[in-house]
Amino acid sequence: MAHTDTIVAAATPPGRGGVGIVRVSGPKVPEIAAALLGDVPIARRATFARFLDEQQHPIDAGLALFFPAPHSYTGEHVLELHGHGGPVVVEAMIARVLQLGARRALPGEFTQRAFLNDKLDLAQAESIADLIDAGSREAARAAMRSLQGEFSAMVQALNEAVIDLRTYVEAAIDFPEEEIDFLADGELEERLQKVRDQFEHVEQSARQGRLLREGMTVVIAGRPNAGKSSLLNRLAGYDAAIVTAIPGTTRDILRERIDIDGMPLHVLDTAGLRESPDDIEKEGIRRAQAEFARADRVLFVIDAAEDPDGRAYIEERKHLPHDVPVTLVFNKCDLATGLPVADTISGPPGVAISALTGEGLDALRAHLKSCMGYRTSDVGTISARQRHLDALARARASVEEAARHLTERRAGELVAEELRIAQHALGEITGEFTSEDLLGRIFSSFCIGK
Ligand SMILES: Nc1nc2c(ncn2[C@@H]2O[C@H](COP(=O)(O)OP(=O)(O)OP(=O)(O)O)[C@@H](O)[C@H]2O)c(=O)[nH]1
Ligand SMILES: [Mg+2]
Repeated sequence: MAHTDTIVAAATPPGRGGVGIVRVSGPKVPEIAAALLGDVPIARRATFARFLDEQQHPIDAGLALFFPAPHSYTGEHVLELHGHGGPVVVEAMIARVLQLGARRALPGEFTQRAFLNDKLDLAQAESIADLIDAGSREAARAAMRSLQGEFSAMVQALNEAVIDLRTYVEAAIDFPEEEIDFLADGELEERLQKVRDQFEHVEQSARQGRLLREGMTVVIAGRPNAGKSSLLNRLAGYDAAIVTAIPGTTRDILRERIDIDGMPLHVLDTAGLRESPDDIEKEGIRRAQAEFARADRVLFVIDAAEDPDGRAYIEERKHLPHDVPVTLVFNKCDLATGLPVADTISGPPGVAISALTGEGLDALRAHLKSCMGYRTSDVGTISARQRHLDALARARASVEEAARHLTERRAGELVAEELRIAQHALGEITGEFTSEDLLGRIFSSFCIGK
């Protein structure tokens, strides 16, 4: 894809600093370099130069770096000018480059050009923004892994498996006399099943990656007076919610954004679950239930003093969405004699705390961190976004649909069509198929100069 215009932006953040870098990309770079520096610097060699204005007076002096196309970040000619990091100097440099025929870059435009010139795929481009925005070492490491193409390779492998299947089915369609046998021979079903298993693995990694990047949404649930609002206040570090000894205090949903060692966490406090004749409370419980379905995890708070066996959870379990993981939080352990009998309930992990004294809060935070993919050993979390999860879910749904067409109707055409749709959805992740609209949305969230 050819770009005719040359773009310029400060690559260093606004404000004062030791060094200020101005980056220029596009076909006019050699001519701009000649006018600005007196000469085009030797390729990829740091060259000391004066940066000259129209009257040949130096605006600043520093290092110039020239990366001829296609061996540059954008794949175009790139010039980097490393001058002094003052806002006035940097702006004067940009003004001079504008005068020489460039225009100001839009947010993410350098990376967008890198994508359009096949320097990286879309998932990798996104991981650059994720790396810059990373709020923790884990998030940064995960972004780096995606940038190096780990996530793209996983998606690519999945895509190849889908393409193989599609080729197989289409070959069957081309020989109508044999089609039915072909589709019925079991081989195809087996291969479809393998692809479905492969989806499971990629989706698992992507889900984890999204949690690390976008944060985990945890919803606090439990009976009235279990100490849900007290827990929210503890996690938030201030009195966000009203706490009283009256059961049914909280009705509206309360939302707090919390940071645990740089990992974002969205915590929601909800109305206590019980049969209530009160219309306001009923509405609160209805809203709570809607939030459970959207949660990444439910923290089910149990009053360990009154309910050491966790009966509340056993009773409420059927009303919780079955695909959202639960952690049992045994609260009020300052009142409970001994530790709660967490083992009576098989399944969800349990943590004992006192929202009143703060006991056990560190253990709860550590637990939440590990749920988000924070690991001391550095194993394979990649960086992913909701967009990727949506595309994976669509692709998987099409593969399921293909499997159904195969087993129920032996309908080769329909199987092939569903596989085509799956392939398209997977291609959206790496940017093989994208709309202008989507690209605009992705790159506009980048900072200017990247
Ligand atoms: N001793 C003790 N009391 C607690 C603890 N946590 C909460 N409480 C008390 O329990 C009562 C209820 O606390 P809340 O945090 O309002 O409980 P809730 O689950 O939000 O209740 P609703 O909003 O009514 O559903 C208050 O009197 C709190 O002070 C705890 O760890 N230990
Ligand atoms: Mg409350």
